[in-house]
Amino acid sequence: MLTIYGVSRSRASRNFWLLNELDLEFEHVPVIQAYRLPDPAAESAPFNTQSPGFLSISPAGAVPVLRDGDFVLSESLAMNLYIAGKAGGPLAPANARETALMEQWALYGATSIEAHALAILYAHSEGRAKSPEGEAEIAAEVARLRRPLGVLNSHLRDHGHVVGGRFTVADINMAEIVRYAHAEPGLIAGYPAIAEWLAACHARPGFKAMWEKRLAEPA
Ligand SMILES: N[C@@H](CCC(=O)N[C@@H](CS)C(=O)NCC(=O)O)C(=O)O
Repeated sequence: MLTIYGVSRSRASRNFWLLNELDLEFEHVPVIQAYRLPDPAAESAPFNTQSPGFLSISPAGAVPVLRDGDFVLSESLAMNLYIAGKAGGPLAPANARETALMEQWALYGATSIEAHALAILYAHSEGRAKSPEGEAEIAAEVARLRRPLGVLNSHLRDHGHVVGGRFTVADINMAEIVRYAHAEPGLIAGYPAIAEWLAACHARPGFKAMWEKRLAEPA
């Protein structure tokens, strides 16, 4: 059975969503981010990304991590591609070209979108969004997102989904990256094909079940 290390309030959300879609049983080992704890080294601290027991599994000290027997894998997007590929079915790539396209879009999301979308999210969640500095920071990140979100918007307008004209793991990976940009009011609405696709992704029971658990976790 697969084991997932992480919490719902982390990029493990991507893996939990996919596992819900696949209706796959898995073991969940909660590992909280060390930076969310006042003293991650304290004896009373919960199992966290700096716990020696976790660092021995994942020297990078980050969640999520997957274990499948003696196989250990980190990087949430790679984990999802592995889980889907192993499970097969409509969410998985149907051939080598789809595999390559799913990798292409995961890398595009991770390298061209994620950092800017996350910076926007943090500016909001850390209370800077209404300050002049925060507004300038957000405006710069919104400008940096213009090209990649434009590329994604045109692709979704023409194809409906990220790969293969159907809902796949590639949609989950991209939707979870784009979700961070939602923090900026009106931003996603400016990309109508993304807005429509993201709303459909978020209407899926697999996403909703993940989101409910995430909201139930202490912030
Ligand atoms: N690119 C990695 C990023 C992993 C990452 O940064 N995880 C964060 C939580 S979402 C983390 O564990 N941070 C721990 C820490 O910095 O202490 C992935 O997608 O899995």
